[in-house]
Amino acid sequence: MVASLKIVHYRRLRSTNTTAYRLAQQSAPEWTVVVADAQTKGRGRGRKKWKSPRGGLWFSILLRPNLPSPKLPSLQFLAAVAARQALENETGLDIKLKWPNDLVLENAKLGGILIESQTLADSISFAILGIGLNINQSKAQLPPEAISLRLVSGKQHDLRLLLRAILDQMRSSYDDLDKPSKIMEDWWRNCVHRPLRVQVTVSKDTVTGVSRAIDEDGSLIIETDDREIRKVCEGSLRILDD
Ligand code: BT5
Repeated sequence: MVASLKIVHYRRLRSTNTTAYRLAQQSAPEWTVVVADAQTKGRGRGRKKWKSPRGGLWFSILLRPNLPSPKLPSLQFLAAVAARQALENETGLDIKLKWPNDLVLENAKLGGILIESQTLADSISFAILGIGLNINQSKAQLPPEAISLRLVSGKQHDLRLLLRAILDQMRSSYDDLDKPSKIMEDWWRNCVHRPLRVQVTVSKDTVTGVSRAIDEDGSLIIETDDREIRKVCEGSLRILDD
């Protein structure tokens, strides 16, 4: 049985992840969802900023998965698969996934996922799954390499309806958490760089080669130019044209 949904809506927040994290520390139940029309300090991985004006969908889901902490990435991949499927069902657009945490439309960034957690010993006490999707923004409201649904569909989309569709999809696939190989297969089937030449940068190190697969722990398997198999577990990926 999946617990019932509790959606808390704000007009403006610093970051839905920060608010959801605080609610989690105050013992809010699983499937509490924090949504904001706009964020003033939206964030990505590391110290990166996430541009979040009105018109996008910015939300965070509080979960208490029964998982050892090394398995946390499965949750992020499950969310990406569910969000992609729901958006495709609702819009008919061809939405793809890019390692490690992007949703992609027409080769530009449509959205991203930021997972944060609190762990106790080796298990997860709670996880905050932050999802940001560009929906109705104009070109001027987006960073240069980003895209919104509206820019491609030419239509204004109903944010509530899309949120509901994504949450329903996530809830119905949540039991897949027990089957990480299925999550990763679903993810890889919709991956935009399967199998293309890519470059992954992790701090000062770069790995270049063909992206061959995704491991159960969420790492990307790259076959380098000298035929070596490298496994990368974090970084920023660029698709190479050559
Ligand atoms: C991500 O980070 O892609 C995760 C973004 C998660 C945002 C959600 S919104 C709800 C929740 N609350 C938060 O505060 N965060 C989550 P990363 O892979 O590190 O990508 C960050 C990079 O994406 C930035 O450095 C920019 O280059 C780019 N970027 C910033 N805003 C963007 C936007 N609206 N659309 C596309 N790209 C953007």
